Amino acid sequence: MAAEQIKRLYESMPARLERARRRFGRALTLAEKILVSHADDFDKQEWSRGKAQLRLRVDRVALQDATGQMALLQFMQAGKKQVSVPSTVHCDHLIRAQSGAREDMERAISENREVYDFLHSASKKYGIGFWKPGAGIIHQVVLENYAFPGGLMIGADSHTPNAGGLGMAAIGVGGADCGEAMAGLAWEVLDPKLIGIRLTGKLSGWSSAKDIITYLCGLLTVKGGTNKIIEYFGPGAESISATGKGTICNMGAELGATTSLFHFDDRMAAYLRATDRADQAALAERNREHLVGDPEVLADPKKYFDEVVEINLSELEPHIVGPHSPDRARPVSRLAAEVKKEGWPTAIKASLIGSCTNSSYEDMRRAAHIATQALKAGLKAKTPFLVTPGSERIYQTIKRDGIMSIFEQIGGTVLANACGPCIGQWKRSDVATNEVNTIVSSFNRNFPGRNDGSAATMSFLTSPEIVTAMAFAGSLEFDPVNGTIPGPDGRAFRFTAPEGEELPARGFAQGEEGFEAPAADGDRVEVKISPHSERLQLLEPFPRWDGRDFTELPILVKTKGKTTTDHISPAGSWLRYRGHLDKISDNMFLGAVNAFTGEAGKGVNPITGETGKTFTQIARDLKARGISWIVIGDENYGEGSSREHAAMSPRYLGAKVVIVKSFARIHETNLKKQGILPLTFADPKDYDRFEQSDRVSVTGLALLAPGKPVEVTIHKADGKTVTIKCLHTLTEEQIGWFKAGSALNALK
Ligand code: MIC
Ligand code: SF4
Repeated sequence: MAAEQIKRLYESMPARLERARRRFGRALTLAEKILVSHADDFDKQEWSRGKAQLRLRVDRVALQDATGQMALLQFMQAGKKQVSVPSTVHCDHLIRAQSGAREDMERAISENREVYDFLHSASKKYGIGFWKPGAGIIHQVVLENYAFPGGLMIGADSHTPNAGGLGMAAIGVGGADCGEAMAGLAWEVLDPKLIGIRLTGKLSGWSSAKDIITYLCGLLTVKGGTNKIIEYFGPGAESISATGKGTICNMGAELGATTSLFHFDDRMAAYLRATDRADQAALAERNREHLVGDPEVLADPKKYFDEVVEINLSELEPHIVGPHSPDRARPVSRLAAEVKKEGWPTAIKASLIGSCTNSSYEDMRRAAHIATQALKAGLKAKTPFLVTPGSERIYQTIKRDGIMSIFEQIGGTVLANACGPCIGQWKRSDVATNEVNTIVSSFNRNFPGRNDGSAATMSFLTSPEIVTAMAFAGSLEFDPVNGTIPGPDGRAFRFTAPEGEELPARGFAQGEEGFEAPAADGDRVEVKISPHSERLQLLEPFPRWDGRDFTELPILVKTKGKTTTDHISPAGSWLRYRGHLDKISDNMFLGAVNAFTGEAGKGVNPITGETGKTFTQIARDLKARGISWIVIGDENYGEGSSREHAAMSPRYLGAKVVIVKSFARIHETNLKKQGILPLTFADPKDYDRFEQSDRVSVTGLALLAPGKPVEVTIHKADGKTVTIKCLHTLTEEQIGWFKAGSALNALK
């Protein structure tokens, strides 16, 4: 972002912050400073944490190639000539990891040509910066080029908060939100509650930034951050590099947090300078007081945050989380005992480092330091070792500085600068389909099916240095900090703690930039979509609500336990159809566990009684009969990704209502945007009342109003009925979306 724009923001801050202090009658946290200085209309805006709906003006929008297709298709429906805020598109998710960077890239470019052509031509036309395939993963490229202290951005990807490492409030949202912000509308979000994390002590030895967030995942759980901003501060924060801070904020998505961010400090300034933004570093230094919490807040955080957690970094042990959920946490030192108790396979089949979460220079250096110790001792990695650099800049720098050659010497493979094995785009040949096996990575998510598409793969997440050390033991029972492994001479070998500078002493190497600026005259550019495409399909508006209550709808699916967006709309090979609503809908609920049968992905046709069909097949049959349906779900429904396909496919195939115990933030908004009614049980135990053969009515819809409960009646097969109370969080405006059939319809 141009320093000019940042300068204008900083200049506007003092007056706005003063007004906010007067109005709130108190000092401000950093999160509040950013929110108030981006208010669309500060005076009209109501401020009430957990209650008010904020209307904000964002500084920037970022899209990636998997969710960005829908975002752009929706933006195009708004009929604007140009985007109204600086925006970029990043081609990273669609690259399959198979045989190493060069070949994988070539394959991706030919396989995805149509989609890349679409994204490229649309970017060119509408004034959007385009980052080509191979340039890097969205969050890493944003951190290197666009994130800045005190800014506000949204991105069509749940790990957008990565930019919090540079003190930016960066929030993951659905594509529709991005489309609207690009079209010039204010962006809306629930005024978040605030969690303050006060860091004392100092990171040292084996402990790294990753351990702060994996520890917090265990403490706060995957729903602990829902509708909350997590703000980090305190003397310990200075011991964490800017990229380490990025790792922590990135993985705050696993807590369901709206976003996470750190106060501006010298480590951020150093990173800005190292990434060619000395002007922005100087600007931030001059405005430091506005880019940190007020002194009163630092002195007495409990008064200003809804919740405060203290972590003494000097006492923090390395952590590891998994399998299957990022909040299944424990110190590495306690893993072996748990592995034995649970009977998990101890042999590690693959070790992976990098991804958008952990591919900084520092991460790579520390991992290489571990690898070098092993090489010197004559040890060989016992598992395949895959490295995913986050960007071309990192790739070129680790190549120049000999880090890559160390990874190659231990038998590692450097993959393309892309998501690859983090999003089910990893074509493995070393294990049979459905073979239970263990892998260890430095990524952020470990839901079933997440890496290689197989739900039988048990994925553990930890820091890159721990992953690297474990690769030499090949066993989950090895504790790199306290344990030893046999060296080639038979003597016990012990690693010493990793070391590595945070920034390259010689500066970052320049890669092939991979950036393309938009056309000066977008009018002359034509957006490329073939009418015969199986990858892209122009969107048809969803029908308006017909004004009638929903009566006696069958239940397509009642999900049991974790229902992430990876369960509702799996990625991996399905990424292929992210721009084609009809085709991608064939994946709907493939991972969802059917509460009536315990089986994943399949259910009973409520009309014909036929069994063994996928939920999509059943939904398509119902749709053909003109019958709509509902979904019943469990806790934290829609956790994980921002992909709005998890809302669009159900909408497209006939879902009217989703009733759950609780929602994850982005998914709840996505449902609202697409015109589905998201409800929660007033009494979570009501979840147990729903049986396969029930029919469900939702009534009083004409009187739907903010804060007013909705009546839901369950019709039992024997003719009995039960009426329960459900809640919703729709605002007046969002009720308008429901009535119009979607937010987009309401806009037009
Ligand atoms: C993810 O990490 O789950 C993804 C893939 O990056 C998603 C976006 C997507 O589904 O395309 C996310 O985090 O939002
Ligand atoms: Fe890509 Fe994985 Fe990061 Fe998502 S979490 S952006 S899939 S690297």
